[in-house]
Amino acid sequence: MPRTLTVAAAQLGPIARDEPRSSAVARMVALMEHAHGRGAELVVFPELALTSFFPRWFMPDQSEIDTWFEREMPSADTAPLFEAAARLGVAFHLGYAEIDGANRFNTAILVGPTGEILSKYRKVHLPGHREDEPWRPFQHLEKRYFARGDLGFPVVDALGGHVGMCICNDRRWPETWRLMGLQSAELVCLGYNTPQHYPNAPQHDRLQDFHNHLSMQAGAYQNGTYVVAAAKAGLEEGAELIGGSCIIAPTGEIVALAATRADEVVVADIDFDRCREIRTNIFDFAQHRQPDLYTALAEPAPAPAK
Ligand code: ING
Repeated sequence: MPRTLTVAAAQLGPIARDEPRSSAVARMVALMEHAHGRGAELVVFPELALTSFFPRWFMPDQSEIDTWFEREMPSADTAPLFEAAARLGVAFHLGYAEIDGANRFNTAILVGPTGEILSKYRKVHLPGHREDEPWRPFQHLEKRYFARGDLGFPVVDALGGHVGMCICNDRRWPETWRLMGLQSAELVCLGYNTPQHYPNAPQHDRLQDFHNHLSMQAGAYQNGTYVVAAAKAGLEEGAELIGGSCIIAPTGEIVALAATRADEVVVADIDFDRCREIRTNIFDFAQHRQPDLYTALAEPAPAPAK
C-alpha cells in the first residue's frame, strides 16, 4: 500500500508591525482553504507566522518584547486556524514565538487533522546577535529574544510517514538534517524569514535565494527526505525577505516552487516510499557511514588547523 500525502507550502507575504494576529490567521485560513481545494492534506506555514518578524527591532523592555509571544496554543487568535484544519480535515505546521514559564522559544508545531498537536520543535540554531547594533539597517536579535531550543530534533510517526521539523537558520547546518536522517525522517517541515540583505556580508545578498535552496536540497538528498519549506516573504517593514517557498524530493529536486513574494500556495504529491531510493543506496547509513571517524563533529571547538 503506497504511503502518499499531498502537501502544501503556504507562503506568507509581509505582515505589518501593527497587523493583528487575527489578520495573519485569516490570511492563513484562506491559504489553507485554497490548499485544501487543491488536494492538500498538510499545509506548512512559515516561521513566526503570526506577526511581523520582530527580531529585526531592538526593544529594551521585556514587557514590549513579550507582546510578540504566545502564552497558549491554541489561543483565541489562533483558534480559527485549528477550527479550519478540523473542518477541512487538514494537518498543518505553524511557526510562532512561545513563552513557556520563564523561557521564550522560536517554536514550530505539527497539528493533526483533528486539531491535536502531534509534535513541537524549538529552534536550536539562533542566528544574529544579542545587543543593539545601530550600524545595521535592521537588527537580527534572535539570540537576545529566544532561548536555545531544548527539545532536540524530534521525528514523529504522523500522516503516514516519519516527520521532523526545523526552523530557518537550522536548515543551513548539516547537523540539523543528519540528526533527523538518523531518525529516518521522510519529511521535514520548516518555515523561514530570510532577509535579502545580510549586513555582515552584503556581497552575498545576490546569493540568498541560491543559499536557501542549496541548504535544503543538500539536506533532502544527503538524508533521503522530502522537504516542505514556507517563507515569510516580500518587503516587510522596510526589510526585503526572500521567497522561494518550495517542496523538495528526496533526490534533492525542487518539485514545486513559489513564483511570488506574496501569499501563495504550492502543492505536490509525495510518496514516502521514494525515500528508499536514497536511503537504501547512495546514503545507506548502515552500509556506508563511518561514525567512528566522525567524533570531531560533536566536539565543542573546531579541530585545530594542521
Ligand atoms: N533568518 C536567517 C536565516 O538563517 C540569516 C538569518 C540570513 C542567516 C541570511 C544567514 C544569512 O535564513 C532566520 N530567521 O534564521
